[in-house]
Amino acid sequence: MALLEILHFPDPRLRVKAQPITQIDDEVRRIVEDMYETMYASNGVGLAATQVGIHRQIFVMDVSETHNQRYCVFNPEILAKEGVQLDNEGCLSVTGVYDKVERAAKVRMRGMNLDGKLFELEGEGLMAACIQHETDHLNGILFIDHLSRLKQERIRKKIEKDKRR
Ligand code: GNR
Ligand code: NI
Repeated sequence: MALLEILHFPDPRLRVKAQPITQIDDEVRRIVEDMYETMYASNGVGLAATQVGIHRQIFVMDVSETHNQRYCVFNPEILAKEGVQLDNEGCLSVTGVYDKVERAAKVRMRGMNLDGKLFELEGEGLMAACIQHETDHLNGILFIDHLSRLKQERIRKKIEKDKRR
C-alpha cells in the first residue's frame, strides 16, 4: 500500500476526462487500495482517480464515521436525480475552500464493482453529494465550477496568494 500525491487546483491534470475501465487487473486493484489509504489518511469521504493523476474512471467513497462502508466504483453513471440540497462542500484538491453547492438531494447511480459486476446504488444527503462530486472529478469538473463567477475569481486569487506565502 502507498499514499498517493493529491493534485491541487489549478493543476491542469484535474481537467482531464477519465477513460473507462475495461479490465480489472492487479494494477487497477492496487490503485484502488492506494486510493482508499490516501482517502482515509486525508480524512476525505471520497476520492477520484483524477485527483491522484490517474485518468481512469475510478472513485472510492466512505461517508461513514466508522470507516467501514467502502464503495469502489468504476465507470459511474448517474441514472436519476431527485430533489435539491444546498450544503457545504470541500475538496481535497481545493485546499481551504468550503462553500455551499447546489446538488440533487438523492441520486441513483450505476457502476462496476471490484468483481467486474454492474451494480446500482441509491444515495441521499452526503452520499448523494459525494457521488455527484466524484463523478464530476472524472469528467474534469471541480465543485468550485458550480459557484458564481465572482466566487470562483476570489478563490483563484486566494489560492494564488496562499501559494506565494
Ligand atoms: O472530503 C470530502 N468531503 C465532501 C463533502 C461534501 C461533498 C463532497 C465531498 S468529497 C470531499 C473529498 C474529495 O475531494 N473528493 O473528491
Ligand atoms: Ni474532490
